[in-house]
Amino acid sequence: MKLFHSPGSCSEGIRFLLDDIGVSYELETTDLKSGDHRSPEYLALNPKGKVPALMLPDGSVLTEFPVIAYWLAKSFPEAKLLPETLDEEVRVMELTEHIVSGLHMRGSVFAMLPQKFVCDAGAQEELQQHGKEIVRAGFARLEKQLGEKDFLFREFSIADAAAYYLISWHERIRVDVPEALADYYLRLQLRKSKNAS
Ligand SMILES: N[C@@H](CCC(=O)N[C@@H](CS)C(=O)NCC(=O)O)C(=O)O
Repeated sequence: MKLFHSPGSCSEGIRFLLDDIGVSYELETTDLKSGDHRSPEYLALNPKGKVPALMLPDGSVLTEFPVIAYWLAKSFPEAKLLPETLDEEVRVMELTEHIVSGLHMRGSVFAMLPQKFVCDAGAQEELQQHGKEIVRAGFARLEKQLGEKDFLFREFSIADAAAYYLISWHERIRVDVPEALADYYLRLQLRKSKNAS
């Protein structure tokens, strides 16, 4: 497998999962700052021009964080990245999807890159504040879901890998992390660094 990855981006979450599984894979840096994701070579692999993308052993390319994470969880069941029952599994998928499509795409992106969406400086400021509000409310929701547990669900799951990258952006977007979530983030960082390839 080969992971197309940009340091500090959401592909950190997929890297987390691959290292957690302990499977060997190639890491191909597709640096967003240098515009590698817009090169003809990369667009031929992923016409959407985004990371993460995972090249599977058969040479095909899988995109979209929740889908890649789901594929990894199902392909490596021994890693137990999803619960066993369907009813519990869909709850993990529900939260993973919310983190990526809701909090990341409709929150952090607006807070980090308002200029991608509107030209006017006042409108950019408004959009940025709106994005920060979405993330702030999302953090409160994640804290509630966490409760007294070590992870969002009973065991570490793909939702934690999504939460990991989302929380990692808190300084960039200047949104405070509630205390329990900050402790949880430290736990995730520790787990990630233990398994890092
Ligand atoms: N819906 C996609 C979102 C991926 C995404 O937005 N990736 C960002 C990095 S965190 C990216 O590649 N941005 C480059 C761009 O939009 O030009 C997914 O779930 O993987």
